[in-house]
Amino acid sequence: MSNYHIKNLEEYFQVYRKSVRDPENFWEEIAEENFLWRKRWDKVVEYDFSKPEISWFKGAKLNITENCIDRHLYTHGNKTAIIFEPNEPSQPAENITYQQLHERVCIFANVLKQQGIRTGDRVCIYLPMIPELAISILACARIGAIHSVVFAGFSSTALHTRINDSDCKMVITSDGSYRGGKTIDLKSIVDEALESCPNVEKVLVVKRINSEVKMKPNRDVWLQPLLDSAPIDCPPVLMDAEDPLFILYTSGSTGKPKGMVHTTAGYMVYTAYTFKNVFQYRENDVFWCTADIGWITGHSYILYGPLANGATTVMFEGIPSYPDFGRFWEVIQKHKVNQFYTAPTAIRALAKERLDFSAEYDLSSLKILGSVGEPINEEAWHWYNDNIGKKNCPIVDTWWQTETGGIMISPIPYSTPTIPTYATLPLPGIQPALMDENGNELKGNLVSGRLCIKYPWPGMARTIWGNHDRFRETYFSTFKNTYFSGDGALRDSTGYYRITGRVDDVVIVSGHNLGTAPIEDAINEHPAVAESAIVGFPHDVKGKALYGFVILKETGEGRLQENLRKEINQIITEHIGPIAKLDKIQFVTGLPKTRSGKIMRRILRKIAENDTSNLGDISTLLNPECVEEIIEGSIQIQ
Ligand code: 6R9
Repeated sequence: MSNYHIKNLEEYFQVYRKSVRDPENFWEEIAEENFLWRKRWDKVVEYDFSKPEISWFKGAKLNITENCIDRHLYTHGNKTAIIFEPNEPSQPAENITYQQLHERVCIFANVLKQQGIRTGDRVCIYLPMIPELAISILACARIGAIHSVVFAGFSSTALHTRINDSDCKMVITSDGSYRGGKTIDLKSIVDEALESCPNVEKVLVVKRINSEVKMKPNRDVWLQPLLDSAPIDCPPVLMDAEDPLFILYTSGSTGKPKGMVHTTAGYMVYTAYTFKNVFQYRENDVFWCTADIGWITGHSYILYGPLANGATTVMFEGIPSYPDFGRFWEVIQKHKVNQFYTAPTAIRALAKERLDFSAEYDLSSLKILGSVGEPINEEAWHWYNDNIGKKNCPIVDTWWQTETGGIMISPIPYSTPTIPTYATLPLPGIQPALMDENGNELKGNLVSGRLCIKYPWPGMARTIWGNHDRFRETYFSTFKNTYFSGDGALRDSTGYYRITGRVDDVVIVSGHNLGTAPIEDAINEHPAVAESAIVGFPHDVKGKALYGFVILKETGEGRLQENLRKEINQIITEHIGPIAKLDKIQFVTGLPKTRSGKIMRRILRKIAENDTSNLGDISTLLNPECVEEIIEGSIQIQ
């Protein structure tokens, strides 16, 4: 029996039990079976959650690109590694074979070296979904530079905060990007950001939209001429198992974004293993994950997981609504996609459109459908199952996080059952626990609590860049000796898990994690704003949308308030990006506060959800009188 590829329910239970009984042996067998190690590990796992210190495959030497590319050359050199599907359907797709990927990554890595990048340096990548994004990531990994990809929808402020936080020496960007029928001027966003980034020495610029851009002498360089003259040979740098591979920022409930650090060997083993099992990947399958590589889903399941398995992975530059709402289905037909992995927000948006958009295309290549990013509601699940999967494709509702590196709780197709709205069962090696508010583990079934993980897994983040204390505080201090995810979950009578959503001040809007604190900080910079509080409320496409309660320094009337609403959203766009704009803004004269001065978001959340029948005990508030006023005002906003 191979641990690596689970094929039925009995095998799942067998493998799962083994993974809990003897985790070291379990992960060791997986690591032995599949990868190219230049030196074997001395110890499979060492951990102490109180510090926290976690290491996997300590002592091993490897290069992840050798595992994701070189290793496949002998047997699969001419196989397509990446199918690049451009924004414009009339433009040809580009098939990049493993051989070509190898060449392009090596050349790019040589350019990085020529431009002064050394092992351990941080490189910020701010690119649209074009092949250079994948190639530059892998080029960094080839030479042991740490990549920090920033989603190219983020604003210049968000970008400079991230560049400075991890002290990046270089930024890789493009003149611009296509987004449906529009173009976005990425280079000028970078220019603006770099006004506040004194340590960036070089900017490599990819030509994508052929727009006029300003190039700053001695700093900005066009990429293509550098690639044209760089040598093709670039031996991989051997890295320690625990050397950082990348930093990826995720919003926290407070303060600045957290640069989650993932290391080399554990991340590789975990993404490869979960990719193979959750998507039941078979030789010659075509896999498509619609996420942007700027998010963890793209890192793990467009790039590293599929490439480590020698798979063919689709990289899509466009959006689901351009040129019309049939675009996803057209791409599936065109490339005969076998596994399709997307987000509930996309499913809901597409489900609102005419059915013939999906009915027009041949979707018979599909074998497995996936969902990620937020809880999938029952209606969306059924629409996906009926119209896209034709009731013939298991849906894997995959729960995981930037911090976990890879999928944690999910059905395994053909082995474990799929149930609408349930992520179902933990993958082998994952030991979930539900905790009550006092830190006691809730044993048995039919319980709900805070979702924790009791034992380390190879893909978990090791620290927050530059702030290990915050890492401990956020994830390992709420409950002793366990990782706390920040999510709530229930375990039903048969032991299946259903994720109920965040229990902290993070709101998931269209699958994007948004900490409310940074948005409030941005709004509070408006000269007319005294204070603000933001909560999420249900939205039929985005899952959750944002509702802002804002106290003005002086109350403005009618038109003035309308202008203020626009300006507030403008500030948010500048500081964070358009994804964080508020759907509703209510001006109030007070916010409900505890006696220690904390805003009682629980009450605001209920008001935003239009569920004011049971606000709980408000008598302990410092200012209970403001609640009535807020409820009244909210009626006009709803
Ligand atoms: C991979 C990713 C993490 C948060 C996570 C949770 C929510 C993700 C989910 C889900 C319910 C699922 N989430 N998958 N909630 N069911 N299948 O999305 O990472 O961007 O860090 O978000 O997303 O709340 O804590 P990230």
